[in-house]
Amino acid sequence: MKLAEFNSADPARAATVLKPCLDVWRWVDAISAARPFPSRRALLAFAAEAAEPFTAAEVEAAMAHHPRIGERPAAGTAEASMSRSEQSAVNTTDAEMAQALAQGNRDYEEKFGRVFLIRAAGRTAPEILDALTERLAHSPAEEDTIVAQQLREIAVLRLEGVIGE
Ligand code: 2AL
Repeated sequence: MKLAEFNSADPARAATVLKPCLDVWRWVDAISAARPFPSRRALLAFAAEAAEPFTAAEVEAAMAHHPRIGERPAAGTAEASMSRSEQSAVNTTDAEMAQALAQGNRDYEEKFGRVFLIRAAGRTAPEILDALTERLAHSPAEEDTIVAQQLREIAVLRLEGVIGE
């Protein structure tokens, strides 16, 4: 959708564009209400700060839409297609790498009680495994901050992908 169309869309239509980027209503509503944006850059800058900070419940709800790294969702939803494209550089045909990621995911879930989340776009499997290994050493509070940042990064990249000039 072009920015001009997004700027003048009714709130329900704006929400159908925003929600697959990040399933946090406070974020969706804040961006929708701040329209019109003079440029894509202004929109993305606003989205990077909107609804800061997320509550724990918001993070938890938004996380539910992110499959594990290495698990490409087959669903036909906008979110599933975005996730597949974000993970396109994550090559899991290397069985050893796939196994290491799967084990890392399990260790992370056991320690933190949620799926390991990272902005996957532009990252390869070894880079993600390194980050996963490093983040496993964090405290829950440190991970809370990182996860909220990663959700935001993913959301802004998604928005960049769906709103054209
Ligand atoms: C994802 C995802 O679906 N897209 C992305 O950038 N990262 N999943 C994840 N568990 O980190």
